[in-house]
Amino acid sequence: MENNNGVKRYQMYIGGQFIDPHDDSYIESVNPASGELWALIPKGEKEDVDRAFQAARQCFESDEWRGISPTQRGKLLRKLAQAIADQAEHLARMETQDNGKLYREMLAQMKIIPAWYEYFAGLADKVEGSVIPLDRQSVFNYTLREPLGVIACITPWNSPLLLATWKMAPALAAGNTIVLKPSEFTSASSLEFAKIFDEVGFPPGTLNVVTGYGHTVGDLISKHPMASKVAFTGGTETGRKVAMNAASHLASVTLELGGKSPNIVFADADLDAAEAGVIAGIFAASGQTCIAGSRLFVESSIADRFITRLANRAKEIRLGDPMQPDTQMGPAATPGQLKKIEEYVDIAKNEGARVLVGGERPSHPELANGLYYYPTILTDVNNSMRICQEEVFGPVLSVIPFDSEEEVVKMANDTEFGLGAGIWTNDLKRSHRMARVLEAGTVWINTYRASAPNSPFGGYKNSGIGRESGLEAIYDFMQTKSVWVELSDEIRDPFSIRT
Ligand code: TXE
Repeated sequence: MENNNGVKRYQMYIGGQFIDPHDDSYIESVNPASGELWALIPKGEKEDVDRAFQAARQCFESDEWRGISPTQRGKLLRKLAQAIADQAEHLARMETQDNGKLYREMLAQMKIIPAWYEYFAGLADKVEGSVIPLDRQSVFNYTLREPLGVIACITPWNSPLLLATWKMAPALAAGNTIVLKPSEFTSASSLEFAKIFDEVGFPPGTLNVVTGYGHTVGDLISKHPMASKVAFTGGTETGRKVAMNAASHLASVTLELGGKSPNIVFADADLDAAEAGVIAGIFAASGQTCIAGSRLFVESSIADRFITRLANRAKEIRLGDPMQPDTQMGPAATPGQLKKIEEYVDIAKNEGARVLVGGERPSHPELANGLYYYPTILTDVNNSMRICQEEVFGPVLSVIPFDSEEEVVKMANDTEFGLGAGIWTNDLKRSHRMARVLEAGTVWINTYRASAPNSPFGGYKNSGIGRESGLEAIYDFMQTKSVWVELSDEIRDPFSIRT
């Protein structure tokens, strides 16, 4: 990597080597808080993708990787976890510089990433086959769990390394190799991660990082015949394309897609906790999270009071340089994302929504070069408006009052998405009743935005396919082989089915 006038020029990581892109062209990475160019990211092409898959497949078939025991794989993953922990500050700075999220948020992410590698390191040598109790005693039938092959991982810009980790940790623990393509907007951290990975002692080709645009490198990766599975996080439309590409060569997919998650506040809730949860749900990370609680349903009897509290709190949120410890909200990650936020607020206004707070970019000169947008609360909305049905991926909250449990469940579920849902109530029975009927892959009761390596995460409906994290995630990166062994000397009729 070269450093020219403060602009870093990165290389891709293929077959254990750091290499320049095939045709020597680069994508500019701009800091969304300052508008400054800070890194040049290799613009990969087909040749780079092919090289990466060849390296990954060769490694997958090699004794250096296939020949090592699951326990050894676990040890390597633990070593990787430690190496990441040692570099947490450095990696967090890269992430903040690239996507504008708060440094303290990214540092917290870097500090929990090792927990995923440790969890799956622990699972690596606990994957067992089984002995099948067939009717015919003379046959010994057992199963083996085997890795799939090369896993294509495609990640977005909002939490690049965390979301890559959710895929790579179980995939590596299961014995696969990887071709990773980070978002073109935020590739630096994945290439920095590659340097750390390179020193841990994995055989060359275990991880390959190819950078470039989604419509070229992403498209090629998801339809590459050597990809045994595609693990993707991103927008729903792109997810559909990726699934279709994977289907062309019958690769399986895990898709973690968009959301329009409801946060539901009942009158009996602890309103301090609910307020903090609602704010965390939509304004943390400037609303640029798949689990953003972008639809707030609040019980009518407390609606005015609660909305006033929220509005006051939202007005106090400190926008600014995401590297500063007292900043509470950073910029949007990309110009396209900022434009999308502005457009959706306009759409909402045209449909009759009222802007209670925010609804514009700050005019403060200090923020002029960054992609900032005020925390925004919209009232006078109904659940069928576009603002309540389509993902904005920004700090925009729509508020809808409700009168009954039945009514709010109906509205909460009335969306194509089903990623997360929050319930705020002190009524124990109601909270569990609600958890059962809400159509979402994760339901948080009196908390929001919590995740852990051992808890499954994923979406219902158009929010995705499959689950990341948790015990089952490792099996999603494996296939089952059934082995039949005849133990008797009996010669059987060749023309009738064998059991
Ligand atoms: O995402 P994309 P974008 C949502 C959010 C956001 C919208 C668009 O609503 O406003 O998506 O964001 C790669 N074949 N989420 O455009 O396109 C791309 O290079 C294969 C939700 O940034 O989904 C990147 O690496 N890959 C979300 C990755 O897909 C392709 C996080 C994600 O980009 C491709 C981000 C193609 N044809 C956005 N086109 C979440 N669920 O957290 C692009 N890519």
